[in-house]
Amino acid sequence: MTAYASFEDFIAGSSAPDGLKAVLTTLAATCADISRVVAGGALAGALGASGSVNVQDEEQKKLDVMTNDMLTQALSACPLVAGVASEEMDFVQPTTNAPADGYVVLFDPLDGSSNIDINAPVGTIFSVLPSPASPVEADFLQTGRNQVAAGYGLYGAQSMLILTIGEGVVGFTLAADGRWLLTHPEIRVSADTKEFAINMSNRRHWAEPVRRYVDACLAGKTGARGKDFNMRWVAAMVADVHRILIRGGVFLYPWDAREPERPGKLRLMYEGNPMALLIEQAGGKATTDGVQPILDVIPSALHQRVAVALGSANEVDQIAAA
Ligand code: AFP
Repeated sequence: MTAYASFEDFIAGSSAPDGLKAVLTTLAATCADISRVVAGGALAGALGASGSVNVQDEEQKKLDVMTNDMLTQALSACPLVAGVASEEMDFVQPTTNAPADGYVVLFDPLDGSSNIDINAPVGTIFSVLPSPASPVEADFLQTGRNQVAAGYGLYGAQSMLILTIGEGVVGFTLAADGRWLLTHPEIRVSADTKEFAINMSNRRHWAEPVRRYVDACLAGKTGARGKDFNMRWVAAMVADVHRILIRGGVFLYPWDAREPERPGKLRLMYEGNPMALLIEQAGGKATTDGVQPILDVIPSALHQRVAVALGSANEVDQIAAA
């Protein structure tokens, strides 16, 4: 039987500073805990709505609230974490007593939470940035390029933890004994693909270039692209990005005319930036429009939205050219 390295061994042998190692160990342990709660479903009292809405006026599921509390508590107890921010919380939450060379952690505690009740994949997305000792909101508003680590826990057919510390992308699978084992030591996104992911029901709201790009894919072999495409949409970015990391593809959540003042639906700090770092570190491209790197977007608000077009590099170039 193959002997896989554990998360602890991987982290111990990595170039991450000791403080970051402690933060990542806390995140890994909490994702394993969340995986158990998600797997418990109705038995863990985890299904259904919580009866509250978040800062974005979205209905919160019970699990959104439970997982947000789990991450906030675990990270606040980690001495190197100077503060946390979450898609589910109105404001940043500084912790006490962190050193000057600590970190802030931003997270979407349960991405794709509309999938919970139908037993489809959901995940936890996280982004780690350097921080001064007593951070205020402005200290969280750093570009994605400043991230020292990013990743996600994916709770699907298997539970996986995908991580970058800026030296490529690795993947761990949760073993029956509760340990994360390094099953995917070098994840690379293929440069080409025949698969795209977008919510087609919004087609009538898209801008013309996005419509042209998707229409060219749909035209298949006899169209300008000269090949047939397949479409997938899990409605959980974490699962759609995971598919792209494993077998290539592109994922789009573009600007659309339903809320013209917003650049897109997804959140820059909790979804766009961490996924963009993973995709770039795996050799793909992560942009707002096929051209502008998400990691270069200068944030101006904690819950700001961003348009997303990411995945296989040559296919992202096709989006830019449409
Ligand atoms: P929820 O966490 O509210 O389910 O939203 C998930 C998400 O932000 C992202 O993970 C999906 O890619 C996207 O929304 C799905 O959006 P649609 O509702 O348009 O399918």
